[in-house]
Order: sequence, then C-alpha cells, then structure tokens
Amino acid sequence: MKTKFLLSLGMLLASGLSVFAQDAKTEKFEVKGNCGMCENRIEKATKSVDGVKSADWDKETKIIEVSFDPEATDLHKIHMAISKAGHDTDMHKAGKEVYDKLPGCCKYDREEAHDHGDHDHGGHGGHGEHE
Ligand SMILES: [Cu+2]
Repeated sequence: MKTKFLLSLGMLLASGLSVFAQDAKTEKFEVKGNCGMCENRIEKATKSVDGVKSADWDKETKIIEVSFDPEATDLHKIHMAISKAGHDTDMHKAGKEVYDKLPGCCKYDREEAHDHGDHDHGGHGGHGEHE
C-alpha cells in the first residue's frame, strides 16, 4: 500500500518536472560571422539577454542554437542583442558603426547596404513566431 502511494507520488513529480523542462524554447537561426572571436562575441551577447539559458554558435554553419525562457524574453530581443554586438542576423542587421569596429578577421561578408539601405527587409515575414 505504502509503496504504491510512493510510486504514484514519484510519477506525479516526474510528470511535473517534464512539463517544467519544456518551458525552455530552442530556436536556430543564422548569424553572420567568421571566426572563434566572433563565436565568443555572439554567444556572450546572446547570453547577456535575460531569460537566455544557453547559446551555441557554429562558425562553419553560421547557425546559432539558442535556448531561452519564452516568458522572460523573446526571439526579437535576442536578435537585437546580437546585431548590437556587430553581427547580422536574418532578422536584424548590425549598425554600420558597430560593424566597422569589429577586428579585421571578424569582418564577415555582408551585402553592402548602399548608403541608407532600406531594401533589406527580406528577413521579416518568414517567421511564424509572432504572437
Ligand atoms: Cu571573428
């Protein structure tokens, strides 16, 4: 009798924990960059956002995998933080000044925005993530 009770209690706890674990959301998207320094910069900027649990950028694929608490932050904030550090994402382009300050090895190829490029809105709309 007692063991049965403990068993069901354990199962209750386990199911509660798995619901809790699903709180974190994982997203992958492209971030422009070149080298290991970029990797540090990108991951640091990403992790500086409140609610981000982990960030892993791959310099070969240029894809970052971010896991975050959707209640504490959203993808938009994460993209903003990365672009502020000087790296283009598919949602936000880095400002020219920050990009220009990057070390030479980090100057990834970007489609040069002629003067005030307002034609780079291709990144928007492709995501169904807005609520
Ligand atoms: Cu770099």
